Amino acid sequence: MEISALTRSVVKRNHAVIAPDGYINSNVPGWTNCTVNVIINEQMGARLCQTIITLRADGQLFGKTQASQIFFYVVEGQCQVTIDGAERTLATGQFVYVPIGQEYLFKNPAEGTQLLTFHKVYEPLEGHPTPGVVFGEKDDSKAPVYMNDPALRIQELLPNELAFDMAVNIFTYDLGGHLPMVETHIMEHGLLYLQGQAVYMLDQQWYPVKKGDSIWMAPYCQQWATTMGKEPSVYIYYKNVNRFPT
Ligand code: UGY
Ligand code: MN
Repeated sequence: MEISALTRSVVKRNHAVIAPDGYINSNVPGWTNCTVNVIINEQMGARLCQTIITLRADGQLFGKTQASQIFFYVVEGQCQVTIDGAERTLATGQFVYVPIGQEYLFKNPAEGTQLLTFHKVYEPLEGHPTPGVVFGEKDDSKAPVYMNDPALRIQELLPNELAFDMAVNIFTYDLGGHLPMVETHIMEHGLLYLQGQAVYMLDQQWYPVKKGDSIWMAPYCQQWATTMGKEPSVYIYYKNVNRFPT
């Protein structure tokens, strides 16, 4: 039997590793017949919010974005989305970006559908109209090699335009892949491992991680990662971008 007093999860000043074993559900108004786990939030010092939602067959998410834009990604399963007058089915690997001031409705999910969300307070930029709704999907053929290393690929899911103040990317590390340097940067990250295993270095501490784990990296949290195991490791991550450093 596993010892319930142990976990791989840690929450530190400038980073966190959150494994699913410690999840406690939150009630979110308008999000019904589902479990919501708030993984990253301003309560831990972050400036983004990351949640993982697991929907029952009668689950529904209804709301209108306020100050924060929300990116929804289907980790597993499928569900119908109504937004801006259009109805679509989103399946595993597909996403919708919901800008501020926009109503949304997710309904008729397959039992157990899992959604990942990233929320960020939108910072407008003069001369660049607020983005509209964006649909898209994970597509490895659209993932260029990262920093000349054929073992690393990054797909950018959102348009690389100044109107967007957040990026969401999918980072694939083939066997033998590792970050080419220790990154030290102003941008913040939230991430979810979609596949495989890895070792992540955060602020000079080393963590074994795997599919289902989330990580928060505050600005200037030093970071490095290498894949581990028998299959590529893949994570989806948030990054704040395109605004003046105050
Ligand atoms: O975009 C990034 O900063 C990315 N290379 N960082 C990371 O994956 N930890
Ligand atoms: Mn980084």
